[in-house]
Amino acid sequence: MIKFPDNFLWGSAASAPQTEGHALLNGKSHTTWDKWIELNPEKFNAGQGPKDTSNVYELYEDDIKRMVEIGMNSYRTSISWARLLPDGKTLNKEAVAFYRDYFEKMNQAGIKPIINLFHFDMPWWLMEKGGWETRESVDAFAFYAKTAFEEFGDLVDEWATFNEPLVHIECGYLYGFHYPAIVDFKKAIQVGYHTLMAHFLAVKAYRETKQTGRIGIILNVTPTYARSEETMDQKAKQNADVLIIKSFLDPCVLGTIPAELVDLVNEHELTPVTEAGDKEIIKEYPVDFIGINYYQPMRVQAAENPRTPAVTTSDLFAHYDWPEKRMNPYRGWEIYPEALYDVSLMMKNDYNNIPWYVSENGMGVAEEERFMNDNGMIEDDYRIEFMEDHLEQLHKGIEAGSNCFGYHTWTFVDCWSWLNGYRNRYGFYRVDLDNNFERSLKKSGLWYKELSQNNGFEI
Ligand code: BGP
Repeated sequence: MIKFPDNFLWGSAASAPQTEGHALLNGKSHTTWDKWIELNPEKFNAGQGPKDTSNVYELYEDDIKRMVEIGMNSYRTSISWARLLPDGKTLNKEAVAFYRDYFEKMNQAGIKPIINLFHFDMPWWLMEKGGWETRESVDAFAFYAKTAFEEFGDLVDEWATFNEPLVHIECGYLYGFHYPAIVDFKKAIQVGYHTLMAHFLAVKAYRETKQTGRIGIILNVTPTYARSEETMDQKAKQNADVLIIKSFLDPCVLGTIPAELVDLVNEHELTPVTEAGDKEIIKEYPVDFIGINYYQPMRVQAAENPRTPAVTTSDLFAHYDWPEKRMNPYRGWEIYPEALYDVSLMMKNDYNNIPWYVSENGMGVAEEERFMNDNGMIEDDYRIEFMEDHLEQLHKGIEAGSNCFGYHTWTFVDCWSWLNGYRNRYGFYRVDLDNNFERSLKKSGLWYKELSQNNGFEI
């Protein structure tokens, strides 16, 4: 039997735009996602957009009962900026009432709310002005953060500023996946810098409003693995580490932007515009904890025909297709639980052993109805195995002294996932899209209950 530390957090993560529904109702204004599906519905799997998400806006009370039913003691979701402050300034009273009741009911049920402020959902009014490309976005976000702390600080004592900030930077400005879907490395670095400063001003607002809880950031960092020990592959790994791991972890935890990152952006003529005083703010406001989302490792090799200055990240490192990799046969990502052990050691050795938790881990499965038994239950043994394998590695990391305080899965109820719509299912509960988003328990939900009740499992 492996046992986790006392008071370990067991739960799941999700986000406002992926679950609430009511995307254009109850005073909420458009986000980029609401607008994008109006402009380009063909980009979205099955034409499903943020309006089609699992209607948590109405169903949250029952969902909280479902959380309790499977032994969760914590849950992460986010606030929708465009719902709370539809024009960026005016408080939407209905949103306040909704979130207050939602968080209060979680507390009453013994579910600790971990509340995140930004999960890829830029308000449209701000995007029209340039979004994270503008310095204005930093102040707008700080105002939103302060408002959220003032309105909900008495109900929430674990906050996160951003979920996976790299995603809106890379997908929006480098890889063409998310709105505005442009490829411009210089803009991407500027967007990254403004995101970083927005994070810091939110932490500053948290300290200044004298909150009594903790604030952190959720990052999708994973140790990188180079194809070989050869200099060029190692250089590629170094570049990937700087951009993907250190770019946010170093400033958020250690209070400094890594010198290698500064050198890299200068060398490639990507230097962002900064303001006097930024450095001091970065130094003064470290986070209290880190959340790490982990799905699959990153394997790298030397870039092929790299250009200088770099036009995109593929000029700095290339993806390596490791021949020995084990794949998730139901959607196609690599499965490599060992990375969770490596992450544990990285947090311990390189980041002052700061408290951290696994804020997302899970297995997405396409066409999951094929695993439904005669009683209508999804028998997702593959998911149970996936999580046990990851938990075993995490446990090894904790035994080695890493300061990990929880394990959250992605996700609780199958949810809408951006352009992928409902293609990949991750939940402990299946959602029936043809039947008013009805939820039904999967086998993994029963397993999770036992896991959290025992605070561990038999191996
Ligand atoms: C994470 C995001 C989530 C979620 C998940 C699954 O990176 O934080 O928002 O969507 O990925 O992604 P996908 O549906 O592509 O499998």
